[in-house]
Amino acid sequence: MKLFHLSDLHIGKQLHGYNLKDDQIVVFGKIVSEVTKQRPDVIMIAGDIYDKSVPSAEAVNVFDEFLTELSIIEPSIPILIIAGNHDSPERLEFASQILGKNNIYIAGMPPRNKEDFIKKITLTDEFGEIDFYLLPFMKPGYVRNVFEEPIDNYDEALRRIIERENIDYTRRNVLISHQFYTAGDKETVRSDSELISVGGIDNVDISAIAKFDYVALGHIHGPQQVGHEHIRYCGTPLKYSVSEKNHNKAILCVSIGEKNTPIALEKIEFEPIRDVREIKGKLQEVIAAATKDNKDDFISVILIDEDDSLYKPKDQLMDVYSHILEVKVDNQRTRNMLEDADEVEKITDPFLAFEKFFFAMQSRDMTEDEKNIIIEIINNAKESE
Ligand SMILES: [Mn+2]
Repeated sequence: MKLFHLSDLHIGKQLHGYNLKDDQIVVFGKIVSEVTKQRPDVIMIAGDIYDKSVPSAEAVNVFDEFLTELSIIEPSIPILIIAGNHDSPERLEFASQILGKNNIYIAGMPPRNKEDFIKKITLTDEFGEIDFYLLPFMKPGYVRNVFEEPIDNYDEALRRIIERENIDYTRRNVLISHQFYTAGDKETVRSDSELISVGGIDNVDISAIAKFDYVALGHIHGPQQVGHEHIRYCGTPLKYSVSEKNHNKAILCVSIGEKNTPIALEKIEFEPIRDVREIKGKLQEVIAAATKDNKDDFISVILIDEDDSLYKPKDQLMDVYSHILEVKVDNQRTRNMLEDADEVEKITDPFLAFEKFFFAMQSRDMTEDEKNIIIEIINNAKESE
């Protein structure tokens, strides 16, 4: 059986203020062409369909168009979709019963009550049946009512949600999931465009899901396997932050044969309208590096000129590059500033940290009245913790 694995579309995403609609429409068009050509048996979209839980009408239209183009391909290809942490579970599930009749299966919510189970779709090939489990992004709180006692960590919540399915692992099983998976102490490589949860440990160890024959993951934006060949993040279809400048974005084509035979993987890469690139050098060098082919890329510029009296560097760069994301300066002065900032971070007392910040912003010390206001705010915050 041939599976297409996509994730983290983030429709409606802006990159440093640039609307990525056209870039997304083009890449979706290329995916539709590839589907038409390769005829996979199933298409899986592993969460973060939209960039925001309340997507704009424009974003909804873009997804509608993409789904429609995929669904009119004959003979019909099942499309399996789960919600990611950026999606609203309820909104994504809208009309899911009707869509199910049209071979589009959407799971917005994980099991919420004792009688609920993970949405399962069974497909058949020449070797028999394959069960696809559609497990949307979940927090321990989402599954609170499924268990007798409260569970407060992601790893245990996910492990137990899967255990209670009593999956028959002599059959072929595929999981579609959207969480932060890790393999022991091996690092899962993160990017700046992912939403990192503050505090709390949100990782789930892959031992919870290792027995599936393939795990189609979403959430992490850089394509990578986690611990095993068959547990994979396919990554975003486009670069969604400068930190992803060196990623090779792709969707995955996974071939599953008989039980206990190795899976085959193929990466399908798409050329974006505009690449995301970083250029480092002196202003005049960066300007001279512009060519017909790269001047419309999304460019992050790092200027290394020691002379800080450059005349309107951003304006000069905008004369040659059409999509500048940011202009940063890396010279002795900015490095000194960073060293100062490091010192501030070492201060753990919130009042002292603010005092230093205030001085940096206002070039004067706080008055007694101002100090009292800050002390009160800090005390209130401590009480409400
Ligand atoms: Mn994402």
